[in-house]
Amino acid sequence: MKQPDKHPAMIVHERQPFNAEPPLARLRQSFLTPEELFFSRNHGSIPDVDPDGYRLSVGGLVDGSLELSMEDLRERPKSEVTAVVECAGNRRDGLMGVAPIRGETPWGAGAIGNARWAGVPLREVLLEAGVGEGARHAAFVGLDEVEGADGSFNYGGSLPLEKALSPEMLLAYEMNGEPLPREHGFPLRVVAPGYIGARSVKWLSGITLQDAPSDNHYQAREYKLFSPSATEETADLSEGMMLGELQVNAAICEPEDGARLTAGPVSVRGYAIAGGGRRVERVDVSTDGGRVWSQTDLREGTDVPWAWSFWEATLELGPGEHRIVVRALDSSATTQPATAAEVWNFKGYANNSWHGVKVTAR
Ligand SMILES: Nc1nc2c(c(=O)[nH]1)N[C@H]1C(S)=C(S)[C@@H](COP(=O)(O)O)O[C@H]1N2
Ligand SMILES: [Mo]
Repeated sequence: MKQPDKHPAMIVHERQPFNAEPPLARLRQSFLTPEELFFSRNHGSIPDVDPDGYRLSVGGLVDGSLELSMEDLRERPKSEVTAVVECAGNRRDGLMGVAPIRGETPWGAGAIGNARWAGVPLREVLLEAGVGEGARHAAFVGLDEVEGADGSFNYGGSLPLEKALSPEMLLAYEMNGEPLPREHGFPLRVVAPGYIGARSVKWLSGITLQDAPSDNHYQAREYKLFSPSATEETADLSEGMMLGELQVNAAICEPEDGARLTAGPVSVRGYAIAGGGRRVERVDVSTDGGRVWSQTDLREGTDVPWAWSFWEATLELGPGEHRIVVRALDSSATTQPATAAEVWNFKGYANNSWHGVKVTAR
């Protein structure tokens, strides 16, 4: 099997399916994450799709179904969005530090990337097919094969119709000005800015308008949030909240956890995202467990609607051990919970508690 074209520094959690994230200091180096450092999250095989034979089908509750080739799609209006893709499992390692989570990838804070996506607005294609009576959700299915308990199936997920018709939604065939790379969904993927990465279906083969969310395993039984008291043994996977919009979140990318530094001024840098299409308004850091906070300087991104924001601060660190923590605040004045314990859930999703690193200065 051909392995994806990734940077040798990538932290590979799994080779088959391929799951990898970049070291945080490298992630913080560029506002647009280069392909080789962009995390890769796969539930099954990475298919090799022949772009000439490729067809996208659009059907379900539409006035007329469509079969579109890549050529057909390229003839339609092209639009761009700079947007974060973040896995709902980003920062799961922090939850695993509270209590064990079985059978899930132990993502650090690198299951996120920010790219300039280009393609056809999903809205154009849906309006062309004609949204039919009773349509409430847009369901997507990919060409990759996932091994399930009862044989293999294709990965899928859905979005509420209102989101699917929003202007930022793309059927993307380019990433950072290049054709979409194979492991990121060549020749076509959904890009759902502001939603959990799971809805940005790669190797897209079909869109179905329907009255209910997708019944695909990854919509109906995974990517659901359960209360901290639910367990793997007791939870009914058909219950639980279907995750959708991303939450306000932030991470420290430099210095790295466990770093040994020279006492004195230390530069601290990271990323932050806002929830629900809002803006990052402020990012604070603390070295005393969150009693006293200092405000960081916001850098690139605060004026780019669906992108992350980069932030930076210089902290004066005396000799000794320090734990530096970060929290962001978005334009609804919503900020992050202090501890991973209060957001722990047995699937390990949606950890947006304060992110921290321990460093030693001497
Ligand atoms: N077809 C397909 N689409 C998929 C997935 C997948 O396994 N198969 N993984 C999803 C998940 S969970 C995430 S977080 C993002 C990751 O996108 P990336 O691999 O381009 O970073 O793709 C989503 N789209
Ligand atoms: Mo994900």
